[in-house]
Amino acid sequence: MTSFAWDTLDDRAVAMTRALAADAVQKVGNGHPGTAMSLAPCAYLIFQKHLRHDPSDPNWRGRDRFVLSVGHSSLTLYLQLFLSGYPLSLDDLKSFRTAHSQTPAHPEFGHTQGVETTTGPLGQGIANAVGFAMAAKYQSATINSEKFADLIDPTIYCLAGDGCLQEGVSAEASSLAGHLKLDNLILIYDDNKISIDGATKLSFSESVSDRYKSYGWNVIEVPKKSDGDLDVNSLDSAIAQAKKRNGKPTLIRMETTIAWPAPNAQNTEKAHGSALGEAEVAATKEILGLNPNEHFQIDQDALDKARQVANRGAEMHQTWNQRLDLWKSQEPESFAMFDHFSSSLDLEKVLATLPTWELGKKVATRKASGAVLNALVPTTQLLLGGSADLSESNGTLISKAGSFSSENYAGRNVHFGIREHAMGAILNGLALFGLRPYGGTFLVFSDYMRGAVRLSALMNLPVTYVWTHDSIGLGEDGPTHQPIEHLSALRLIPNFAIIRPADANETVAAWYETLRRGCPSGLALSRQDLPVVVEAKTALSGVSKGAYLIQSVANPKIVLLATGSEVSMALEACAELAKLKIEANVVSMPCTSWFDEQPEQYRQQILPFGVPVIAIEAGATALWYKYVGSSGCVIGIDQFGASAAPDVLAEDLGFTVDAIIKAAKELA
Ligand SMILES: Cc1ncc(C[n+]2csc(CCOP(=O)(O)OP(=O)(O)O)c2C)c(N)n1
Ligand SMILES: [Mg+2]
Repeated sequence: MTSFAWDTLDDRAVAMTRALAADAVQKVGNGHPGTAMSLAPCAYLIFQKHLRHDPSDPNWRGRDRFVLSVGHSSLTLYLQLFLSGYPLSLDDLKSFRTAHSQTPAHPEFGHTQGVETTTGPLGQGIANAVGFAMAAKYQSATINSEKFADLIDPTIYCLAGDGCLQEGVSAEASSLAGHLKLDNLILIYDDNKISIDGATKLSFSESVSDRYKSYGWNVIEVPKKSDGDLDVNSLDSAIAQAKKRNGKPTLIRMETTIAWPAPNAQNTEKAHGSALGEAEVAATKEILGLNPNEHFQIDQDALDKARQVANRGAEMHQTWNQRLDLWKSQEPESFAMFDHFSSSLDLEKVLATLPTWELGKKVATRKASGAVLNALVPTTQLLLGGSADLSESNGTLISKAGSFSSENYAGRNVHFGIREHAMGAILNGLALFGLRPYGGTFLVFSDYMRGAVRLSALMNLPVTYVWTHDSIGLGEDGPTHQPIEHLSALRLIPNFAIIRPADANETVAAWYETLRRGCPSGLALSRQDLPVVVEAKTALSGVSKGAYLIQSVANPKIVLLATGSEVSMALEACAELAKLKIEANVVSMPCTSWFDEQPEQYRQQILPFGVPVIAIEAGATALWYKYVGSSGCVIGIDQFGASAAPDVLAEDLGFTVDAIIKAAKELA
């Protein structure tokens, strides 16, 4: 046995925790008691004995990370935060799952202190944890200090259940983690063999251990004890072994019994998501040696002992601070890099680094985006990203920057492999760790990663998705690769900016604006060359407002409102219409949500009341009726494309300059 010290006060703290979990769910009448009860000793062991954390400073940079991937068991985390002395009170536990409480059903990042990431959609937390582990490896390798890099080299703990392990996103992420030899990652799998429908054997029979071994992980098994409870001693040894970092991530497959020791509810699926009932809660308390009639009982001695973890945290933090000072004086160069990682992006430097293009040049916006990244990435270590096996196509390859790999964690090109969903969730992890990550794939495959994109938005993370091949304009690859509904569907995600630049200069502006705002965003970029139609400076101010006049007359008869590749089409149509004495304004609207937030007066200036609007976008039409109203029309595509040359396809789908002219003639 290692330095394991566990006494009766620890037993009492765990017993109290199990009862509090049962009480919290019983009080509100809904929630997930069973897993919080059976995981109580595991979480207690981690928070009390292993995790480097300082409850008085939940954001301490030297802390380890704890990710509760099994998000429905939020009480597992809330109870440890309470026991450790984070700013979470017994009253907070009593208001579990109620409006405006500090204890929402699933842990929410930015809402409750000590919660490192929002979880609930199963499997995401595992991929977030892989992102944390990658970020930690990247930062410590980049800082490159043999003596001090350990100060920002945390261990990442992730607690996951059957559901997390069944989800594909965890398989994608774990496969990558094994390949990358992320030995700072410890995944504890709560193998309780129960999910909502019943025993997991209904649908799950592989050996998870063998699967992880083949991913390149260390696997340690922790069978449960004969009484059904988890074996804390063995778990402690397993964690101690995993912390030694032998070049591989570690999976600890830990057996538990859901709702242990409830006499009737244990090992049943009912205990997953229903209150146990007063009688069962009382009977459980009796088994735990607690007063069956008392709710939210506090064993003061046990709580006092648990709270001492704050002293351990404060000591570690103090030592860390001292070594930080030493670092500053002994190695100012590597310390400056440490500083860089805690600072925000230098926007003036970004602005000064951005490339520009001359009017009339023809450039695919994906290429322009690649040029932006190649200019910016070498100037700041905060930017890190890559692609799901399409780095050339997506323009995410940074030349001469090396690949992020187990041989070179300071490499700047992350090869996510063909794992879009994990890439999204890993980007979230990288962002939560303080980086400004980006990841590329074809726009059509945003579908494969949508679960993660939604969480970027929900957590308000500075993640940029680089989605190229953004329309039928990609041509011959056909309908499987041609996005139709994607732009609109992504625009419907709250707090998520989709930016579809018209040309190279708007692409530069899109990057600048998304970095300036530090907002969750997706760039929709063309495969095909597009003429440069706007000056760099105009693009910069125009894109920041979401939409702007790219061509205007004093008294327009009509407004042509377009995005991305369709802006140059609109300009062509506008020139033709002028010959017919139909004077038009052309509006480029790279980002609808940024336009929506502009003052009324500005919006009126762009889309003046009473002037009919024709919206033009090579995608689903429905959303555009918001801007054209009943007097305008939308030229879009509401059917799947086909495998054909882009111009042939556009003609077939009636998506042409002629179609715009015809519509304008009818409306003006
Ligand atoms: C992606 C996703 N799908 C479905 C759900 C709904 N859901 C919540 S918990 C759960 C079962 C999870 O089983 P397990 O991980 O074994 O948790 P346990 O019952 O052991 O607590 C399901 C299907 C979800 N939260 N996320
Ligand atoms: Mg389970």
